[in-house]
Amino acid sequence: MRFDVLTIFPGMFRGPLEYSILKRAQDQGIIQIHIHDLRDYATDKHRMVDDRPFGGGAGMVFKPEPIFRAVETLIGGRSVPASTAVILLSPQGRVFHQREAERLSRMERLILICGRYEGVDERVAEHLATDEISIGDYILTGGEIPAMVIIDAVTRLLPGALGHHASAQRDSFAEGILDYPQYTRPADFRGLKVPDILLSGHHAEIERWRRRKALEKTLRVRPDLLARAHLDERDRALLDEIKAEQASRRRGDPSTDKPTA
Ligand code: 9D3
Repeated sequence: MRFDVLTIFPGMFRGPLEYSILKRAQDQGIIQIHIHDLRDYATDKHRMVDDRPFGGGAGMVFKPEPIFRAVETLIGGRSVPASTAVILLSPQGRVFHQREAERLSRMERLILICGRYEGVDERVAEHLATDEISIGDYILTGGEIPAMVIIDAVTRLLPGALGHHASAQRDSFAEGILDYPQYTRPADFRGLKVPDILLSGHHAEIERWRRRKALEKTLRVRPDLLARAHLDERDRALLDEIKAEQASRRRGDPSTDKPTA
């Protein structure tokens, strides 16, 4: 897959893409990342990429010309191939999620347009971009970090980008709930003990404990995920158990308390 990024701050991309899985994916030729300075596509001698908003108001808006020129140069014409996504990163976009990452991972090329300031001339979203994406409901200073988020999320889905071990694990887990807690040595760190069950060697019981912990955590911090998760019969039984315990604890039944020391 090829990524092309259009930005007025190409320097922001130098460090983050040169580590770990992204570095290895580039070295192995699984991905290519090309960073383009939007100012190189400006048409005036001051290399202006923004201007004052029609209708008034604070701040500056990205002009359409440099962005259209850059994208049309990259795709070699005016029509965007079906295997290319032209993505405008903007707070007004659809919120990015894993399903979107999976869809994008099936493209051959992503062109990522990073906005800044008060926004980007709407004609880019309406007549050039194939997608307008936000990474969540918080205000950032620009689309650069969101572009890196998309590159990261998409790259790890590409064949060969993760080790065989990690990619196999992804599929073997029922989707849509949070991970179970992990522990490593020492078994006793400053008196903080690893749960006995994990040291017991009882694999079936360990599986059940992990599944239960994952469900507990998801119920506590992400009940929205649980509502949509694909749960099997055993998960539902575990969840009923958890909810029953919570209810009895609310009634003040000490038999369902955790040991304190
Ligand atoms: C919604 C705030 N806007 C009110 C006039 C101004 C504005 C603030 C910040 C316009 C653009 C930005 C820069 N942010 C992005 O370009 C951006 C973004 C984000 O802020 N949050 C989540 N996802 C994204 S993708 C691009």
